[in-house]
Amino acid sequence: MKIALVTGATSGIGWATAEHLAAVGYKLIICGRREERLKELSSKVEVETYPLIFDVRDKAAVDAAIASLPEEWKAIDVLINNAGNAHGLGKIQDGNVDDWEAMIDINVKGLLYMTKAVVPGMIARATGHIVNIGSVAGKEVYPNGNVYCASKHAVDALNSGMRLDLNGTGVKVSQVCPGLVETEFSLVRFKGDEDRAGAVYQGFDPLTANDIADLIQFIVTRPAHVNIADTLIFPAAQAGSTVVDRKA
Ligand code: NDP
Ligand code: 8X3
Repeated sequence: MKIALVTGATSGIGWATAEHLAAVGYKLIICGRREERLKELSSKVEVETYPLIFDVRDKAAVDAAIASLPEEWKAIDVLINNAGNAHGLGKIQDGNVDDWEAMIDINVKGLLYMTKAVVPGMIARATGHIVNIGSVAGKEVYPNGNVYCASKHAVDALNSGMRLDLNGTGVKVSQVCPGLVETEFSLVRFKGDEDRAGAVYQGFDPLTANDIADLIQFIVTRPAHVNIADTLIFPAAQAGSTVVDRKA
């Protein structure tokens, strides 16, 4: 049975991806900081799971978590680099440095730490697949998105860089760049303000976490000779970061 490791499995896209990969027979290493959520997810899927509770910002914790895997869980076939969030939405001159650091530390450095910990095993086994969750924010910059967009542009560059460097090793690298997906994303961005978060998804049908998980499942189940390098996925009502056909 193949093994998939999903970061950010406690919520949204990561949770849905874990469920989708379980449905096609992957054993799951599920990661996040909220242990109760990981227990709940474990109870809902019909495959073996191995929870790892750590903060992706903490390199020592990332390394210790991966090193702690029992022998039968070490051969990770698929790494879903999904953990990430936006923190705040405002002009650069009004920016909160703690928010900037959180986005760079989680979305960029966390993704690198995970990759650094997992990829040597994939290279040694000459097989593996890394799926990086980018964003439309990694393809275009929108007003007030500054540092979040920069962090996702970094993911976009790293996705290309990883694929170039890993060429010939047997490790595939793919990116999924969603537009507006209704998850806890905006609740985190707006620091728990439910009205502001809810307004982001009003007046149109946003993507769901399951829509993204469907795409991830498709990408990782292609034949060995096929690599879907990059994808951009929008709700039908969205044509760009700031172009959304909202009905009143
Ligand atoms: P959620 O807020 O629902 O989920 C975010 C996940 O990331 C949670 O499981 C959370 O787990 C985990 N996470 C956050 N910070 C850390 C950390 N420091 N250490 C470990 N895990 C962490 O958002 P989404 O599901 O929407 O987001 C998933 C990915 O999709 C992100 O990379 C996001 O940027 C990207 N994305 C989202 C879009 C959207 O519109 N929703 C659009 C484009 C991209 P926990 O809190 O338990 O640690
Ligand atoms: C999440 C989508 O448009 O809020 O990456 O940046 S957006």
